[in-house]
Amino acid sequence: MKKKGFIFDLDGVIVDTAKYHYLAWKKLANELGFEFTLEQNELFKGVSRKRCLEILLEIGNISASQEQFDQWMIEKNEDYLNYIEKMDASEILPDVPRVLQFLKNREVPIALGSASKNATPILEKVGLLPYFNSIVDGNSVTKAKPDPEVFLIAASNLNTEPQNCVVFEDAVAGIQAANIAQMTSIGIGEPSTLHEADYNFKDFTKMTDEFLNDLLQ
Ligand code: B16
Ligand code: MG
Repeated sequence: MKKKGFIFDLDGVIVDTAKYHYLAWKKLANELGFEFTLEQNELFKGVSRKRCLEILLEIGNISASQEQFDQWMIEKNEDYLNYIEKMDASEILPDVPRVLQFLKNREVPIALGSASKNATPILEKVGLLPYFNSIVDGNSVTKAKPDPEVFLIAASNLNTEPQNCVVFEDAVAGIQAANIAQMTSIGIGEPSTLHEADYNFKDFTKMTDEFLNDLLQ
């Protein structure tokens, strides 16, 4: 059997932090005098904080000096950190611990591959940090998804080849990154949105042990 590696995205796959990102971005948009809708928030999934602010300012038709831009990035993150402060295990998405435990029982190495710079404290808060052999997040990458950098670093950290890695992702850019890296891509969410994935699941509850076993072959 080839040495496998399993890579999980964070936001939208392990926990639903998109709602907290949304509240923090909406607060900033409102302060700047415009609305930010849940629909527009979809564009932010899997996208770096910097790129999110660029898009937000495009939506509001606002230009900013570098200094102002950096200040708004800090403000948004402080608000976001306030929202996630109280997160606990109840915010883990359904059946994520079952899948992690299944892999752990079979000694399959597991990595996180996320755009978030807040990944480690979130995993700590919800109690899942011990499952991960490697954390690759927004602090470790220079290029955002769909660039495959985040997943390639994860494969290397797990000491396995990209072709032997499986990626769970909720963002189109993340599925594209996994495909470019020649990994098996599994979309978690709307199949119509994530149709570029090799496999699609609404969430982990429909992912059987048989399916996971097949991925291990
Ligand atoms: P932060 P993922 C991404 O996480 C989110 O989907 C995206 O909305 C967010 O802007 C990005 O992390 C950066 O997060 O501000 O915490 O560094 O889906 O790649 O786990
Ligand atoms: Mg995500």
